[in-house]
Amino acid sequence: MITADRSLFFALLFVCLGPALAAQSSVREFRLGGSAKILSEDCIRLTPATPYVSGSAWFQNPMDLSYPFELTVDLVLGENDELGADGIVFVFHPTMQTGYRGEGMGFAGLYPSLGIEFDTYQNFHLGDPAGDHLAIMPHGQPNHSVSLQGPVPLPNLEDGVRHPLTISWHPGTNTMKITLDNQLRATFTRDIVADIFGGNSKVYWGATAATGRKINFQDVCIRKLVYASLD
Ligand SMILES: [Ca+2]
Ligand SMILES: [Ca+2]
Repeated sequence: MITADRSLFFALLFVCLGPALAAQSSVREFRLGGSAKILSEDCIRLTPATPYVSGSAWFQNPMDLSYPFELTVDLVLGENDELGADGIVFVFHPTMQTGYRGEGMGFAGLYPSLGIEFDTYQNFHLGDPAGDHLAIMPHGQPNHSVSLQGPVPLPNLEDGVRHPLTISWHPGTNTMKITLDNQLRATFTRDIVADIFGGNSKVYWGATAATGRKINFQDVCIRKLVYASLD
C-alpha cells in the first residue's frame, strides 16, 4: 500500500499483525529480558504479579527515526488498583536492556533513551500525581522534574483489560502523537534524534515494566506495526 502523504517520497510498508499466525510469529520477534515471558500468541507478560521484578521486551529489528512509523499495541496493567504497581514504559533505546525495578518501571538507568511511561503507582519523591498518568521521560530518569512532557492524568488503568496504545512519529515535523484508549493524550514535538540520541537515528523500541512492594501482572500485546519501507 502507498501512503497518501506524497511529501514523504516513499511508501509505507503496512505490516498488519492479525490475531492468528502473523501474531504468533510476532511475539517471537522480541528479545525478552528480566521477568518477561511469552504469554500467548500475541502477548508478552512483562511482569508477573510478583514483588520486586522488572522485565523488558524489545523488538529485535532496530528502527530508523529518520522515517515515520505507527506502532499499535495493547497494554494490560493488571487488576490491582489501590494495591497495584508500578507501570509500563514504552521505550526507545540503542540497546535491548532491562532497567531498574520498582519505581524505575524497568526503564530507569537506560541511557540514552526516550520513555513514554504509564505509571500506576504514586512515588511522592518523584513528583508522581495521585492517579495513573503518562509522561515522556528522558534517559531512564523517572523523576518528573525532568519530564519532557506531562505528567498527563489518565483514568484508572489497572482494570485487567487491554488498553490500546498507538504511538506515531513523523520526522518531517518531529512530532510524536500518543493515543491511548482511542483518545489523543499527548503530542510531543522534539528533534529526538539530535536532542536525545546525539544524532544516532537507529534505535530499538520495546516495553518495560516493574513491580515493587506492590504488584500487578503487566502485559504488552502486539496489534499493528507500520514502518517506512526504503524501497
Ligand atoms: Ca510511579
Ligand atoms: Ca490505578
